[in-house]
Amino acid sequence: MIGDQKILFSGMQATGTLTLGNYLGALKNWLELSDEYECFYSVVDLHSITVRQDPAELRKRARNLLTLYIAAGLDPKKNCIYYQSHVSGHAELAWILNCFTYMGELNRMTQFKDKAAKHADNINSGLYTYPVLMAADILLYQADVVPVGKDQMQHLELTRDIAQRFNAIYGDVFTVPEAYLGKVGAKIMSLQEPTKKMSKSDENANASIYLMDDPDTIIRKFKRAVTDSEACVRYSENQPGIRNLIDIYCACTGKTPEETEKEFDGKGYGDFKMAVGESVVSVLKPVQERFADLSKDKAYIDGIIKENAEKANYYATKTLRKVQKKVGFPERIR
Ligand code: ATP
Ligand code: LTN
Repeated sequence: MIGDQKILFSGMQATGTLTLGNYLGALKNWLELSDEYECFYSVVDLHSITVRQDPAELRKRARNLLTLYIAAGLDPKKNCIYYQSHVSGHAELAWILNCFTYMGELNRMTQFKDKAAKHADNINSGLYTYPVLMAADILLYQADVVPVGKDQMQHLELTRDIAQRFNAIYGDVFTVPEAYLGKVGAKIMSLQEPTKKMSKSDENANASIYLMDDPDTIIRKFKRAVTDSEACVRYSENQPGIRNLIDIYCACTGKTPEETEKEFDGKGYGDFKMAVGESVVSVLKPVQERFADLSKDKAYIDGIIKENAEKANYYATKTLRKVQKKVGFPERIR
């Protein structure tokens, strides 16, 4: 707890350009939770280098991502928006937790298996211990709740196991976090292969809507979206393409699938695709405008980066010192 509020931690990697999936599935949830919790939203750049990165590109993407958190509506005065690499406690706690995590546990992580297969030329030990760093992120702030997508559930379970193991040896040191899975329908699928999730690392640019796509591009991508042959707007398992478009439309307009079916009863796919495209444009437009304005204000963003790194460091150090003492490191002489 900080004051009388529970603590929330989440983060995103600055790899690739964010998609509508990241926005509707993650960022938008973060906004809804930000009043209820004391929130830490990190740009997890330590995680990013588990895959080889171009340094200039990584720096630029990380700044864009941090700016985008704010452009999406997270208030940086209330939410601690910061770079993971600016708080050395993440790496320090990760080292300690590595000594409380079994190789058998890490061997079971499916994301490691997937990424190792994808980057066969660079299976480094950081990629292997990635989940321990993620556990350190969460436990460092004593987070009660962690909003994540389904793909990260295995890592969150591991975090809970590590916390419980540590607490069983040393007493109540860590809060054991709960996952917060967003609402159903928050999984946005590819526009080209609607049985696959929309992903920022998809090679086909038509499969994803990027947050910075201009209105014409957005409309064009929706016009080309793969649909089915039934030619009616119905929310059914048999029409994954249309179902995905309905999910997107509902997420952007607040309507329900039933209302959407009624609205487009008797109309063709062309009209519907156009409406979906327009609803997305109207959701993304203000975010894009705020992003453009914020990007121009270097001093403002720099101020946020500095202030929030200090705030994050304060809370991180509190936990870290406690943990260091518990495991038997000598006290610092002041
Ligand atoms: P990559 O393509 O590099 O695997 P990604 O687009 O899947 O990236 P992540 O960085 O793994 O995105 O995830 C950031 C957040 O966005 C996570 O909380 C994840 O659950 C969420 N997310 C990613 N893709 C989608 C999607 N298609 N629908 C809903 N949420 C998503
Ligand atoms: N592994 C996550 C990003 C991430 C994270 C975290 C999410 C790193 N540390 C802590 C929640 C809490 C991903 O790839 N989406």
